[in-house]
Amino acid sequence: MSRFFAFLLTFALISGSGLALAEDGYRMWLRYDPIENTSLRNDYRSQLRHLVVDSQSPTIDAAVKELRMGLGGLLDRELAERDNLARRGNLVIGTPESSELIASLDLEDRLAQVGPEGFILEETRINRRPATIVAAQSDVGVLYGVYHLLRLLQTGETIDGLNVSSAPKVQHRMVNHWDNLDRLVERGYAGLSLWDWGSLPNHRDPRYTDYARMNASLGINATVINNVNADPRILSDQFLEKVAVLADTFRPYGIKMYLSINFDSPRAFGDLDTADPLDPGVRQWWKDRAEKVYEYIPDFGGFLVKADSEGQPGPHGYGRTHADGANMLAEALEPFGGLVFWRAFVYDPEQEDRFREAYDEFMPLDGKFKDSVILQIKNGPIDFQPREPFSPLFGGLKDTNIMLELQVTQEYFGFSYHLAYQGPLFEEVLQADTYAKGEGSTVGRILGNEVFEYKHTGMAGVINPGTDRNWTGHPFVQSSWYVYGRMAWDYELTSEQIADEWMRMTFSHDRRFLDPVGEIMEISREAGVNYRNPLGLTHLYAQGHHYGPAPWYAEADRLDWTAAYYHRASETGIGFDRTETGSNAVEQYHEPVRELFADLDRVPEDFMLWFHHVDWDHEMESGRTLWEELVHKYYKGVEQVEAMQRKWDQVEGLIDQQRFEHVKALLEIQLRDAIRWRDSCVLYFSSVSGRPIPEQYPQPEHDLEHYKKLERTFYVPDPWHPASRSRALN
Ligand code: BDP
Repeated sequence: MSRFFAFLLTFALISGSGLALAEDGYRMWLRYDPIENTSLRNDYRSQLRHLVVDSQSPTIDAAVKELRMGLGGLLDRELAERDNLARRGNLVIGTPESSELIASLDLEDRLAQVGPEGFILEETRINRRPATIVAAQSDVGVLYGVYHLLRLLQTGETIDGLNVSSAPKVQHRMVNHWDNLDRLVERGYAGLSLWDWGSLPNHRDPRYTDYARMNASLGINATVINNVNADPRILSDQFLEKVAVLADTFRPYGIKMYLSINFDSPRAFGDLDTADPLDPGVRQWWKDRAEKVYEYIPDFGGFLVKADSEGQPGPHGYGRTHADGANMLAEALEPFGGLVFWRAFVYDPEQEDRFREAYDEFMPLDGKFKDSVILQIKNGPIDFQPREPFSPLFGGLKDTNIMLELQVTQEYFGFSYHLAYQGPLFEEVLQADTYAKGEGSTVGRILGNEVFEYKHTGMAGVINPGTDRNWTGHPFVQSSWYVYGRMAWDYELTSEQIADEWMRMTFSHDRRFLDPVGEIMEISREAGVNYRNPLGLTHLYAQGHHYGPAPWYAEADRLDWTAAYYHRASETGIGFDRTETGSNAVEQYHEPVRELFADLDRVPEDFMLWFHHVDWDHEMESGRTLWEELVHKYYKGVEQVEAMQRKWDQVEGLIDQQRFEHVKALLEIQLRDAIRWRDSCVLYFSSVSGRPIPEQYPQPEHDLEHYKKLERTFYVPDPWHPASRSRALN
């Protein structure tokens, strides 16, 4: 090939892909396109003229790289870098320990207040020269400060007179991946696993670094890269060598590596014929393996464990308790400072009410876990449903470290096909008041360690990005990743405020975009509740894929995986009685929450059918009967999706066509599915209650039999889609 031709080809490829990639969503919220408002841009330019860095470390280098990219892009000019002060326009970053310039400011007391990961951003003077500083006790604090500064620019805030102190309210801010070693992602809807085991450890895909950047920009400081349904091979030397390369890549970004382990590993490795946690051989096995892990990854974070849950092995198999199992692992990790995250997601078909189980199993063990064990608890008592009351373990466990687990990947929210910003859900959980120590004992404050005195607390978000160019499948799933990270840093931020930030960083500052799309985001979660399971109904999904409806689903080996188990609909009424006349799960809450949930006249209607079996003719707040209200909500859910579509249509031309059209098409799918959900549910409940769908509503297009047939055939038609191949349990 002639050199000229090669040049042409390369040029065509670069410019071609540049165009194609321009707005494919890869850059997520770190886009750094030039700021359009020129007067604002000029202000920023004069304040941030020179980047002054007089220290060096892998993390400081990462911060510098980000500033080069971020300021270079946003201010549309190359950043001037130097190691001493200029007369004007200095941006100085560093810690007192390593930077003489920062040390000269005597910030120690103030930095002590924001702690090891916090930071201070300030407009000040150093040696009488004007400077904007990003200062912290640690390099990673500096990095977080740099991302904060960039965010201010990205969201169009003034930095004149800048004066910000920020510290994370929660200690372990973790993301969890449910990635299998064959690269299929359990409940992941955005392609294959990011971790390319075949080319690791040799090839460091640049995506690994971009992944770390995204997380670090939110303050995420921990990742668990493999599925909780763990393949024991993750602890083999072969995999550890690969994992070590990922850990090396994430380290400068302050992200610690953790792994999900399989409790039966000593057996699976063929070394022992038991995994009994009290067996000395087993204990030694774990100590040896832990030592090995630390040889590969000296700052390894620890293990995440799903044990005695959904068929996973655990201590119960050997007649031992969760505490025996967790403490044994903690002992193995202790010499290296590692932690054990032990999941509280347990339930058993023999029990009367799945709601009760985690609490009943773990409360008697409160105080029996070692200090380096943390119980990881899903937000609700069942399983990431569109709406759940908070798990009573929050506020229940006083002497056991705890962690909140939230789900970003939309397992129960329409996968990567539906728009369902999770901010309102996360906010609802974090602001729920447990009354554990009187009013104000919110889940957020408990996690912030303001209520009890835990040794560790944290939050985990199940994120599941994959090889899709835009990481998350639906462009708006990015917003849920974003809001998770921001709330893990500060649970007091509101969902609305964070949505606004995200939209500005990801799409546009134009009010004509922000207003309608902000409304779409705020409404989207409630719409999803309304067209699936309003008024406290739950888990009406078809078995296996958790996508489409099957409220009629009643026969199965495990009744606790059927819809009928949850809704208990009959001719006379609907809902699960969890008061004294039923399973009495309400007793797990503190007063006055218990009384509120137990009282049919006072229970918030959003939670009504979670706690009560209610007559179809029960009068609701609106004056409608329960049956009418239920139908009303289902129809409302569909109307809300239609409103979302209309609002989205308004923003055409205000953003790139590529993402506009992607979202538009997905909203069409969402509307189709919302109608199917509504019609399946109203027809089914009508058949059970013997009540007709009131005439004012358009009647479903088909009969119930039609919708029943769709159950297994329609929803995940692509057999190669990871969702349809993932381990489908319940
Ligand atoms: C459920 C999922 C299942 C997970 C399980 C878990 O359906 O795939 O393995 O949770 O969290 O939501 O362990």
